[in-house]
Amino acid sequence: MHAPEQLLLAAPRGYCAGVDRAVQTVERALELHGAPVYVRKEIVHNKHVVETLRERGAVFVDELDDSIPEGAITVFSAHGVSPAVHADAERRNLQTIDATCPLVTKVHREAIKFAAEGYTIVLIGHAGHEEVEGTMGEAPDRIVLIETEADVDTLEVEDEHKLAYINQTTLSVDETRGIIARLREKFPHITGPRTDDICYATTNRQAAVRQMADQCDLVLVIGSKNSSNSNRLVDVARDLGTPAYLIDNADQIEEEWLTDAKVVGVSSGASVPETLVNDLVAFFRERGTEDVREFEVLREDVRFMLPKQIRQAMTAAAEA
Ligand code: 0O3
Ligand code: SF4
Repeated sequence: MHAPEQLLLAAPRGYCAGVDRAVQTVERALELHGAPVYVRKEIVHNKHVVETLRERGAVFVDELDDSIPEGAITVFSAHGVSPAVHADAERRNLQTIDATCPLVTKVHREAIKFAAEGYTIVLIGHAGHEEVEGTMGEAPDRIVLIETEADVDTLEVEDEHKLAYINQTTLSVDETRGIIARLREKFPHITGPRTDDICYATTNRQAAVRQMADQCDLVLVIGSKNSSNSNRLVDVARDLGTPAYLIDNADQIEEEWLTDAKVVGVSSGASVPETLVNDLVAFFRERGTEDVREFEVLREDVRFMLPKQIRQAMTAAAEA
């Protein structure tokens, strides 16, 4: 069995402030209101997190349907929801708690503002992703989705003087920069947010992997298959020519990846708890790797307040 000589742990990695807030929202809701707590979609795109919360009494549903009893506590996931989902919840008298990340809400606000001013909005993002569905729902008639630079070339708009762009928060920094440059080239009057909408956590995790990857023979990114930001970390390493794989845990490592790997870099997506990194480190230590180092490129200090329904319920519980 081959053991790498050295493990590098990219920092920052793992939970961002929006994920921490969303997961805590479900945990607190379970403590304050008891099980079951309904959650629309996966609260964050991580198998382990979802499974752990399910064991504690969270019930994950794909849509708000009749399986949710009237009046039930229902949490919206970190990726955001469209106004139609809010309206549906209201019709069903659900007690909703919105765990949408404030940085996703910021993109929704941009969409609302541009739409109100009569702009056509180009949304850069991945088709079918929940965040994209939520954002598009703010102005379905005004938003057109593009995914690549090639999509810019075929894009036709009615009035290029009334054109704006926004983007999904978890995209590749480099790719998005390229798409925006292409948009500006083709539509010189296009407007957008002051900076792009890629969030601090996405940017920082990619920056750390970018710096770490050329010192590694292999990069392992912990994250689930449907996690956009985790997949982008794999892309960053591969673009630099370093083999990289996305894994939920050590069971998914294939022996042949390790054959010539002296230095293995590890990172984890924004929806990945640190326990999973610790488990992976323990796996390599058991095989004989002794040299385990942090590879820190910067520190983060971002925190978000819990949703107001949770804060109010916590205050009420403390006073009771
Ligand atoms: O958006 P993504 O697939 O990366 O979602 P994750 O893995 O749950 O990570 C949190 C990101 C998020 C809630 C939207 O920005
Ligand atoms: Fe918010 Fe960024 Fe985390 Fe998404 S990745 S939940 S936008 S902080």
